[in-house]
Amino acid sequence: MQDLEQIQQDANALFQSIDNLAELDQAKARFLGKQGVLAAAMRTLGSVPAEERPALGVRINQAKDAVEQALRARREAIQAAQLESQLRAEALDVTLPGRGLGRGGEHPVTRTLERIEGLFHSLGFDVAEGPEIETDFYNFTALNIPQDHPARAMHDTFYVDAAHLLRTHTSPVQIRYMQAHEPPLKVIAPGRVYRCDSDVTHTPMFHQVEGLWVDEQVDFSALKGLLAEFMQRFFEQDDLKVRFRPSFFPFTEPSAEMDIACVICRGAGCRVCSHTGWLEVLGCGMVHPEVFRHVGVDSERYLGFAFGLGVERLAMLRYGVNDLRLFFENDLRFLAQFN
Ligand code: 2NL
Repeated sequence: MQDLEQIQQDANALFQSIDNLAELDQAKARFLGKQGVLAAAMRTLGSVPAEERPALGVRINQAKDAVEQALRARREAIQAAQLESQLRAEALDVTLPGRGLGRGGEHPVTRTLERIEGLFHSLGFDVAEGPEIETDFYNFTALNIPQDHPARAMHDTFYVDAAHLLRTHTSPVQIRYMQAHEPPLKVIAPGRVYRCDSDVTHTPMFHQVEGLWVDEQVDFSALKGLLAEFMQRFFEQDDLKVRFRPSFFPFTEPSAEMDIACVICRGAGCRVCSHTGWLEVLGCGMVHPEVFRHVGVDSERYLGFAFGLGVERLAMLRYGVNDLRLFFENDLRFLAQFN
């Protein structure tokens, strides 16, 4: 009886001296395990006189319950202490000021694209979009680009399979638009285009805006006025000079290239304009009758004016960026300047 009292006290003292669960398990084995102190006490029952046996058995079981109870209490205390210290370590000071949201912004090419869209929209143009994966018909044939034209070659165009390619311009959007709408129509087609081209001044993906104006009476002077107005608004220069030079595209006849007075040096000559005072900014022309024939527009009744411009080029000129690749590297030190 004395021994059992001592065992309970020893167990209690040992448990109290322990502050982690692993050691507590070892201590538990020492008292409650198969080789433990209480199991040994049970084994002594056989050598005790029969009349004392029941009382001693009851007493041993009481001691066992008491040790288990002490163990449970200590385990809960250790767990509570661990939780408490974890909570203290992870405490948040909700009164500290925030770190700031680090707001992002639109990519300069996106901003330029939206600026171009907004300006043409205010000049009466609808904005249309279409698929980036196209068929040979929409990307080439409908645009009067001959079967043997170099642009169709594998090394200029990304082919998806025998029947599909990544559009090399957004003209297919306008072809689809003419199939779906009767003239008169004014539409621009902004978006990503792809060419097998990659060097300092060319990226395999870039952005283009094409425009189309079909009516019974549109002529080159209307086009010239429209594009001059657009460039003046885009560069915020009311007196911006423009000029048109003859050019060639399979889908327009006649065709022209439009220059604007250099927006960096205002025509005086600088590195950006190669000391010519002029910057080439877009290609344009009167829609070729063969294009109208492919989409079922009566070329006896209607005339069309079309143009195409590169968005990255206009973004570089507007923001004074001298390296096209900066737009595609996604270096935040560059991009953050446009926020
Ligand atoms: C350039 C030249 C141009 C067009 C695109 C066009 C579209 C249709 C019919 C006729 Cl549906 N033409 N687009 C016309 C002339 C020039 O782009 O140098 N772009 C960067």
